[in-house]
Amino acid sequence: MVQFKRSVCPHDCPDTCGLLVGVENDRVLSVRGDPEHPFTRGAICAKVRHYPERVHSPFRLLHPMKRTGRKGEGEFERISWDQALGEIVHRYRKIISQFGSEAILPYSYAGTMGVVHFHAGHSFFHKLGASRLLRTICSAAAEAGFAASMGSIPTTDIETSIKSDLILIWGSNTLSTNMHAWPFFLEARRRGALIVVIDPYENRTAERADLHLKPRPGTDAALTLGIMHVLIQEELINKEFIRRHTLGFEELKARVEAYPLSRVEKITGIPASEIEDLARRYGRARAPYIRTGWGPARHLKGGMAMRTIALLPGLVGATHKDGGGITRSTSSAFAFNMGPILAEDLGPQGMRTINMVQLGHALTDLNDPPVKALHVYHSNPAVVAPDSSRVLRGLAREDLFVVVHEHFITDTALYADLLLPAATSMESTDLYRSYGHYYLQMARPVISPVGETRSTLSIFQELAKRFSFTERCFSETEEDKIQMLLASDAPYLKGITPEHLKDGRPIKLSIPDPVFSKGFGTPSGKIEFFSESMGNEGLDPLPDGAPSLDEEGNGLFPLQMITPPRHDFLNSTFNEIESLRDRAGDPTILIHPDDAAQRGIEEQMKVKVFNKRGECCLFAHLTERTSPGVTVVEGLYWPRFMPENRGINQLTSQRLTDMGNSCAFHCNLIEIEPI
Ligand SMILES: Nc1nc2c(c(=O)[nH]1)N[C@H]1C(S)=C(S)[C@@H](COP(=O)(O)OP(=O)(O)OC[C@H]3O[C@@H](n4cnc5c(=O)[nH]c(N)nc54)[C@H](O)[C@@H]3O)O[C@H]1N2
Ligand SMILES: Nc1nc2c(c(=O)[nH]1)N[C@H]1C(S)=C(S)[C@@H](COP(=O)(O)OP(=O)(O)OC[C@H]3O[C@@H](n4cnc5c(=O)[nH]c(N)nc54)[C@H](O)[C@@H]3O)O[C@H]1N2
Ligand SMILES: [Mo]
Repeated sequence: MVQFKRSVCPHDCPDTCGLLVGVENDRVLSVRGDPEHPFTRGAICAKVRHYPERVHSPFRLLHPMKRTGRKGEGEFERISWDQALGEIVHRYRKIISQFGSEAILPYSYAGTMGVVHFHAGHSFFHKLGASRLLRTICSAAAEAGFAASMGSIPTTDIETSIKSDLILIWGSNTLSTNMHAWPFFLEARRRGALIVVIDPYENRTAERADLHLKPRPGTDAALTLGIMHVLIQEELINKEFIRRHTLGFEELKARVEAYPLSRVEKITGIPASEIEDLARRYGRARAPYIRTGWGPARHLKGGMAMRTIALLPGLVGATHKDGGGITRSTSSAFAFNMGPILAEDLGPQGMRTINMVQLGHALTDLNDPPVKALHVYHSNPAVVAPDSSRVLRGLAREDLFVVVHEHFITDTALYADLLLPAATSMESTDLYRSYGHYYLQMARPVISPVGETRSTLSIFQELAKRFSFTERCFSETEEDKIQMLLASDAPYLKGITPEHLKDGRPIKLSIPDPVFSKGFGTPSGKIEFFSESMGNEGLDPLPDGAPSLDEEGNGLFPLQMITPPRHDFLNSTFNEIESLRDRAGDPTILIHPDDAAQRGIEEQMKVKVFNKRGECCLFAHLTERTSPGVTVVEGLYWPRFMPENRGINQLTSQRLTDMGNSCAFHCNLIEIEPI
């Protein structure tokens, strides 16, 4: 008899879906979206629909393994958990005595978004005195830029956008990366709203929009200043709102003078008439709404870009209009009691920090002490981290001890000395917040662990025991931790207990409507056109429209390249499923026919894509969906599934963004040649 059990999608996606999992004989047979979840509404993406194939895959890692071949060859033999954990303790002790505890580096990100397991290694590594990892690879620039303008606060509830009359999807491929938002936008359209996409290429979402503006990558700040120019000049602004809720309008006005549309057209490549038309629509809309993705912030000046976009609602008062506003992340509403989970004060203090974006540098340049052990979990750095040739050179070091806790033998796992088999979310208990909606959920195992797989928490607790760490955090269960997380005095979590969550149904946080009606999270409590705190950090306190540029390639490589997500993968996850790889098709580079003609490149030709940092091979797809000078590579294929076994992050850079110290994944200059 098939039983249907509630679970939650653990992946790094704003939609955090409620799932109904069909289970029989302790096996997952089917996965669908929970029809009772108001954001999931019974729909699920193709990736997660394939979850039974993932959980019960013949390639799933089921036992601990030890390397037998050379690093990167992927030859392993089965060992016991006792041997594996014993070896880790032995090696870590030895490294600590020779090089000090900072020679150990944890490397983890968002393989699971469950709050308990995501943070399950923190207390262990803090107690050990390991180097601290700055987890900035994804959203840190967007977060910092947005915070400078509006504060680190919850943003507009996507569900309210149905009452908007103008939806701007700004640097988000909503249909692929936030697909459950789309029905709300369609409902708005049914009620008369216009859907506009602002994106350098015609992605899946732009194909279905009413209007598409195509800025050159890295020019959103200039575009926004151009829109502001029109709004101010034509008095399409809300003076009363500006007086009450914003700071620095006069300074902004002076800055905006420097961005007439003639100049903005030159920077962005968008005809002045299109910018003027969009500005008028925005200024005249009853309740204009913006959904920003992460794309505009994945550039060297990405913080400034996001900050500038976030100021736009302040000119028209959109944040306080029914149906209007701006959505970035919703996660700050889930203000759990994180102290005991983060365990910041455990162990020695003042340990060095290493930015995860600069893993290549950390593994190949750092001394005093060098990194001698890398403990990877919830992440696939050989594929997702920038400047892969450096990362791989580091991972291949014979003197580096690498532990990888994984579901599959990923391209990172090929370099492991020890492989630890991981339980999936279907086999674990956890608490799930979201960064795209306001529902809180808890999941319990729907099947028992497959093979000898173990959860992240159980592994770190076992290691802690072997190191004789006796603090309470090393023996609390998932349930204990969830209870503590919810013991928060945050206003939006009020009254929610584990008891309320235990049947797996989502609970909506009690956020104000509109969410910004309680004020902004900046030092002044207002939208800050002028930011004194940015000034104090040596940044321009006003929005600045200079474009982002890949300085290492300037003058050497003519084509811009962005590397946004692919529909059928989730970052590098789901490469392991053959049917999804088939759906994804060949790894391609989108190139404008004019650029292709200049290089003698034809459709489907295998091409070499290169810059100073590295090279890889892709199949050319000639299309006017992108503009001359701009190329697009969707998705992160494991290098082993790429021609010549080299991934796209061979070409991206470890340089950090202007704000938030994040990665500029879309800020690359390259050249292409036929092979
Ligand atoms: N199917 C699928 N879903 C995913 C993911 C996935 O890999 N696959 N990844 C998940 C994760 S971890 C995240 S963080 C989110 C990311 O979700 P998104 O925000 O949608 O992804 P981004 O990579 O930031 O790219 C978004 C869009 O920004 C555009 N873009 C690039 N540069 C610029 C620019 O300078 N200006 C403007 N206006 N647009 C620009 C890109 O062309 C792309 O269409 O999605 C999550 N969901
Ligand atoms: N060029 C380029 N590079 C990018 C991006 C881009 O747009 N362009 N996007 C960037 C972004 S936004 C992000 S967030 C990062 C994402 O980088 P990562 O967080 O590394 O994301 P994934 O590639 O999904 O890899 C997660 C890994 O964790 C494993 N995993 C899942 N659940 C568990 C678990 O419960 N336990 C353990 N032990 N392992 C588990 C999965 O099998 C998978 O191999 O990539 C970044 N890299
Ligand atoms: Mo991300």
